[in-house]
Amino acid sequence: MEFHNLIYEPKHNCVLITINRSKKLNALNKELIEELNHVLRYANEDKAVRAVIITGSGEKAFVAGADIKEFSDFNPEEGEALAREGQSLLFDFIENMEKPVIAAINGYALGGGLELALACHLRVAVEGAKFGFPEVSLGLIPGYGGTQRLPQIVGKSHAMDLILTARMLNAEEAYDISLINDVVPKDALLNKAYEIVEALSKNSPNALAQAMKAINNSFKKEGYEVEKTNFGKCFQTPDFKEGIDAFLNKRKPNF
Ligand code: DAK
Repeated sequence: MEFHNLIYEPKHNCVLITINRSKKLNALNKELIEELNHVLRYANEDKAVRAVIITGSGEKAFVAGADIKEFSDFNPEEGEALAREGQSLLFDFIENMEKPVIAAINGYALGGGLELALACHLRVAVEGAKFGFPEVSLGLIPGYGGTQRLPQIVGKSHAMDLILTARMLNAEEAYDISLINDVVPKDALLNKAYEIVEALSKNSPNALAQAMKAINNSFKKEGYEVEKTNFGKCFQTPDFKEGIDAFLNKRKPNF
């Protein structure tokens, strides 16, 4: 398969996936989600692969969210359908993989980009990285598992704060609330991710897979259904139209 939106590099016993749409700050579109699913399936099945690292191309962004232009004219049914498809192809897929997936966050991790990082099993970030859920400023809610995984990882209080205010955190603040596992200087990001891979690779692959499954099962899953349904309900509301129009026309929304 030819990839238009990512670079896939086997490295020793792991694979490095670089999301490669830097002109659009690596925003996630449908084609990119399908390409990621393709390489992740391959990595999951290849016994030689012990872990996966996902990073973003360029200096600015890991992933600055879902591609706003792609879903700007969706109706509620299309919104809910895309949420279901995206979650099963990418976000739930990563969470349920048998190999650990590490997000190496090189810049903005916003909206769907932060949801991608949260679906990964471990997160390391560079000192200048920024984190946030801008969805409510677009008249939306996080639709790729963010309302579920964020409270699981940082607790309900920080999750309410981040999702309701839509404010951005820097890497140090993100580390302080356990949103990320480590912060490193810019040039040390991939080496840190490889160090983690090396440490994990000393352990039993079967035990890692079983441990991840057990940890995942410690959380109830019904909330994801509510998120998908309510995400769909946001489409075609006046707030959604205003939020998207404001972004596309580079102005502030007026709710
Ligand atoms: N989508 C599309 N294009 C994006 C983008 C995005 N999320 N983020 C950035 N870009 C594009 C910009 O439009 C710009 O394109 P051109 O104008 O050059 O053509 C280019 O990337 C460079 O961005 P800026 O010029 O804005 O760069 P700055 O350094 O000035 O600002 C920024 C960086 C990250 C602060 C800014 O780009 C920004 O605010 N970006 C948007 C952040 C955001 O709101 N992200 C989306 C959150 S909502 C769904 C499920 C989940 C979701 C959606 C659907 N379904 C199931 C349907 C999730 C939604 C979200 O992620």
